[in-house]
Amino acid sequence: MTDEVQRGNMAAAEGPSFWLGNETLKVPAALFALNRKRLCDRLRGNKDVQKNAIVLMQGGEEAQRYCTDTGIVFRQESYFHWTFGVTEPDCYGAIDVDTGKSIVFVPKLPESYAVWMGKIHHPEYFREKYAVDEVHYKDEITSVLASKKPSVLLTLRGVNTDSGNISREASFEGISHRVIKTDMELEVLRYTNKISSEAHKEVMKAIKVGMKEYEMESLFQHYCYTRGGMRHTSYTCICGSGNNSSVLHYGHAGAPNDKTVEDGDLCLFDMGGEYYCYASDITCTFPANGKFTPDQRAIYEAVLKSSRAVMKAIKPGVAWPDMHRLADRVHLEELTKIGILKGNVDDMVKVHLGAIFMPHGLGHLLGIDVHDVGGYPEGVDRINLPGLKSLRTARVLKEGMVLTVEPGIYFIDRLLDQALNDPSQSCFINNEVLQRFRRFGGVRIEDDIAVAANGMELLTCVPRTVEEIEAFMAEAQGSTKSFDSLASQK
Ligand SMILES: [Mn+2]
Repeated sequence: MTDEVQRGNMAAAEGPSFWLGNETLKVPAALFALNRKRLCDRLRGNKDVQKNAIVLMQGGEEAQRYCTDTGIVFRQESYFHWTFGVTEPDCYGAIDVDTGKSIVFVPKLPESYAVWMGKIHHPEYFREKYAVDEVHYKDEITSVLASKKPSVLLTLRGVNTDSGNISREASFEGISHRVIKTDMELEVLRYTNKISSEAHKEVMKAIKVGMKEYEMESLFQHYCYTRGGMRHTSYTCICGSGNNSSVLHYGHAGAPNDKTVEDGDLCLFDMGGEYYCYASDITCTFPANGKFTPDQRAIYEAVLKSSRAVMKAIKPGVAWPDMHRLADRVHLEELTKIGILKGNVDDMVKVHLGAIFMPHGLGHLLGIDVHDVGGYPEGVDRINLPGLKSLRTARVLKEGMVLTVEPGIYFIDRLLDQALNDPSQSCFINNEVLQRFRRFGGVRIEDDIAVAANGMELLTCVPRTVEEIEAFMAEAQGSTKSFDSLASQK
């Protein structure tokens, strides 16, 4: 990141930008110009890429709900967004690798569009809006590209290592630069974190025993959209209360955040808003009634300890799997102090006991996708061991990477029973104490961080210690400063 432009801040960037008015963030089109430049620089440095190459990418397509006449709210395809920042569906984009010149191809819309959808814009409108060099209609792709006489067309094709789905287009190694965020991109991620952090705090203020989990989901989304211009969330909201807080991906259609929040429940709310296709991913865990029980406090503080130990250790050059191992070790030490485990922690590590309590990975890359791409480039292999195999990246950290740090301790019946039936693990478990934690649920503390030159920058800002949470919730209960009352005052 030595480039002058990358160091320039956003205010300095005059010219076209994406902005939703009010207090929302202005994102300059220059962000994408820089991404294209980085892509071309990288490709020009690759000896396998011949002179006079052109990159051709396809944007996301408008989709209907199954076979019905109901449109799905469009969200741009992530690679295309990273490269062009175009919000409309059904576009293509091309970049001349040698000159860096960019072309966007837009659909030629039918007359009926003007009746049903609104104004049909001329290509010049898009050229100015996105600050690209040329805009043509999509049906001219062949002739426009042929006139440039490229030696080769580079397309994008690769397998997403998380979903296993094949993205429809070629893995040219240039695009993997997406794991390093520019200062302009970091600014957007700071914003998504700021708004989403505030939205989490609104939820903590508003929650009352007797409410439904989905009311909290709705309030989060309402805040993110009203205040932050975030039409989408980065993923389906997970609003687990009570034992649901141990269900890692709760909130899906089969369990749609529909339980009533009860007195004594621990709430684990994992929600993140998305702005202009940039994600956030934040989890807050707190007691529904605002006061931790001694057991809830003990488990919460064990997780907070591992979170903070990891954050202290993060810096360029550190291997991410080592951070996962560090969190596991802290959990095992703390669970021993609490009395759930007994024996030597080194021996527990040998039988992978940590993965019983934290079956998921410590965290993942974050950017335009909530589980951002580039976790396993060539030469970085998945570690096939309990817990570690769930990591979405095993990379060595570099400045400019953005990741989640999300340790958790969960009491999942299936895994606990499995451990109790395995003599190599059950010998470390004090089952009498463990019984007290059946149906406890789980704790996850998830923050987003950017790797900095000498450490890290914390992007998320929510109450984190037990004292902060209890004080924040106590104050909220006694005040009228809920989002709804603020909204009605406007
Ligand atoms: Mn996450």
